Amino acid sequence: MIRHLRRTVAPVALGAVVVLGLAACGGTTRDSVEAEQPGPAGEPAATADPNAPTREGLKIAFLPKQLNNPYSDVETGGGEEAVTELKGEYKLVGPNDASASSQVSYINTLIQQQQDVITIAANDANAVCPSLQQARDAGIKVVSFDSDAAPECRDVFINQATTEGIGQGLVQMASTLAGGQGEIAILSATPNATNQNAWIEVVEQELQKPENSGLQLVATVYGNDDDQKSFQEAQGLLATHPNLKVIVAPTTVGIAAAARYISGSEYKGRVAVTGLGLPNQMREFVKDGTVAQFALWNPADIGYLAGYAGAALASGQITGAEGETFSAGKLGEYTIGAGGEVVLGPPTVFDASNIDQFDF
Ligand code: RAM
Repeated sequence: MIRHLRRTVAPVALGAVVVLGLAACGGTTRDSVEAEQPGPAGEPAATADPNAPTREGLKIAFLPKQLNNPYSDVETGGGEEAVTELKGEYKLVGPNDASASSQVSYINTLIQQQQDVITIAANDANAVCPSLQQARDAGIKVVSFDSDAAPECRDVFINQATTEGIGQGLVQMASTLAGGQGEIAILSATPNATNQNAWIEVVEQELQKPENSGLQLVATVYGNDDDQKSFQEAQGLLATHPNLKVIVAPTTVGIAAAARYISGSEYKGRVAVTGLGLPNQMREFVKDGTVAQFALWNPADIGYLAGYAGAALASGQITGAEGETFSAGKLGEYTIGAGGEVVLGPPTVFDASNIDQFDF
């Protein structure tokens, strides 16, 4: 569930909360941590040595969904900070669009360059899988972040928050803004994005619950994380569904474009916009009354955590098995959960009362 998080909550404390939460549900023991996990191509991987020194000079590459997305810039900025702290070599590459296969050629180049770690926000869980598998066969550690690759093709996944928590939070905000009654629509990113689809699935499940029976999801459309297309899709939603009460955009590109459209249209004050947005992009729409509330985590922390997870893998401190722990600099200690997933922490809800406290 999305909850209000004060900016004053120290990042270390947030990390500690996550560790406690995962340890409590996982029930993992030391023995299972040390059990051999299958490695690339089914070979047994080395056992984790939590006391192994962190290697210096590691080549850690970041491959976000697309380069011309302000969210990705913040995310990879956090990655660069981590790699600098770790005395590694940072590299940033990526496509200009978030289409399904746009990342494959970049992965192949990173393999040729013998990177130690590839971190990736996957545009399509399966399209990148064969190349990532080749990378792992070549001894490269693979960390997915933000949007997961198929689990068999990566070592760990850095999830920004729990998938359930994000989906439930989106419905909660939509319900509040709609007063519990009326039509809502989703404006998503690309149709193949792992993260978007996982959140939409939870939204659909939540809408089946009796407490949400007053809400009708009338459409799900895709702006492809392209500003212009997202703007047009928002426009199209209102043309087709004039009684729409809320646009829910779980993408920073989509929510900013939808807010821009609504704020300059006859629908301002009648149609609410919510979802996941960057405070710096959304500030003007909160101030002009178009957006009452939306949520996000700090994207820089995801990149930072991905960098530290990559270094821990490449240093042999972790293998990606549930229950293993690693240290992520200023964010504190993290524990790997089920399915190799590491959860950053609960998102923050932004509104007029707190938006000026954030700068990303
Ligand atoms: C967009 C991307 C990204 C998502 C954020 C919330 O920038 O789709 O993957 O996590 O929005």
